[in-house]
Amino acid sequence: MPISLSIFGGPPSFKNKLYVGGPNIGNREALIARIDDMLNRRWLTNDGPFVKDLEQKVVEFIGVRHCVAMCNATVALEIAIRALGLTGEVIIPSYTFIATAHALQWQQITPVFADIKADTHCVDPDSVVKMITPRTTGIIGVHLWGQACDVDALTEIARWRNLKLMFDAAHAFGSTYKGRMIGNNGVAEVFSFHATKFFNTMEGGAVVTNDDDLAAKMRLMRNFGFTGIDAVNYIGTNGKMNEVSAAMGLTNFENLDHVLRVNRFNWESYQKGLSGIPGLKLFAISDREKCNYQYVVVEVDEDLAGLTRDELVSVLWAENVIARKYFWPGCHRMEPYRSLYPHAGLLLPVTERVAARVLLLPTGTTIDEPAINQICRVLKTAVSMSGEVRQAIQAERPKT
Ligand code: T4K
Repeated sequence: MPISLSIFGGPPSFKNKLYVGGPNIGNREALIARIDDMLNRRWLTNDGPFVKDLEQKVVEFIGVRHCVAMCNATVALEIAIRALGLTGEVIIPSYTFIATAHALQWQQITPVFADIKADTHCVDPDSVVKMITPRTTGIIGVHLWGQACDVDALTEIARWRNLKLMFDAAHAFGSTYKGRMIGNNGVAEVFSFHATKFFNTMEGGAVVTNDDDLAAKMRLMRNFGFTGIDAVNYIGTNGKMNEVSAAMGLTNFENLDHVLRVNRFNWESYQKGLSGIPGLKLFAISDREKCNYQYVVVEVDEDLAGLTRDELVSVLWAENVIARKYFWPGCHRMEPYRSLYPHAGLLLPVTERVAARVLLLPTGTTIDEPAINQICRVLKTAVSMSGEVRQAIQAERPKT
């Protein structure tokens, strides 16, 4: 049954906006009780008891020696990069959130952009090898969409070329690589606990590592370099997680299995709803590993769908479904990198192609099955009426 699309002047499918990244929130009473404890204790930040408790929970959950909780993953990346002593050039995929690149550039280290693989959207080890120069000191692999990148291949390259290897695991809390929790690869892995993530502390992040010295160094670095009261031994910053964030984290830990079940159910609902729509391909998630199913990723083939990814995003936004185009247009096309390396795209053909085709749909506990079915019906109707939809979008566009 075709539905009325608001692109043709009908009412939007949803009264309230549905967001990619709508936060998962655990038991409110438990959270409020923890915040109450915190207020009674009058210990609000600076390595408080909730932060320590959360770090211990992460250590046990991941099966890693150390968790150093931080105020967000961007600062966690900066601190890990600095503590590892990376300098010169570091290879990363361009197809990632801009924070991965900025965490390097912020400290005068050049991010060198490698291409990705079309099937995994993760960094292509062959492209990494091509980007190595005498100035390269490290590689940062990024585990995208909750699934691991090719850790073994990157480990081999790093060993062979004597480079440091760490991972941006912002998307991968709770996922595995070869049956082992992500958090145990390379010298260190960085999680994001941002509000939009599978597991959140509102703002937050952590570096996990099995290296005792590195963990000790990062603990000092996140607290200005203080080694004791009035004693600072080297340069640090303020990367501390506060107690409200940690209280949210402890509460959300209790909700983790539920969110995982919901995410998986949502993904399967999208799989059913999108099947058979020409030109729309749901990004496949392998059953061989645990995945947090944090993102629902769809690739649009304009030739088959009759609409571009951007046109479908316009359709969805008109219906109050705030689909996203992560990570369009790729870091290499954002500043300052676009001006610094205007021709980088020539070496990143897969990144350019994938970034132009991907759209993300809402998932998590802020959406339910009927809403997912409605989103799929909107997409199906739009594709089946692609000619009219394209005309309607063009008529909407301001004339230049
Ligand atoms: N590495 C990778 C690979 C990453 O993806 C990220 C972050 C990082 C590193 C750095 O982690 P953090 O330093 O942030 O810990 C959002 C998130 O802010 C960002 O954490 C995330 N990746 C990125 C993929 O998504 P934006 O710029 O898209 O945020 P924004 O404000 O547009 O929000 C995203 C959507 O979430 C919106 O549609 C609205 C919804 N939302 C957001 C918030 C904060 C809500 O519904 N409720 C909320 O409270 O970056």
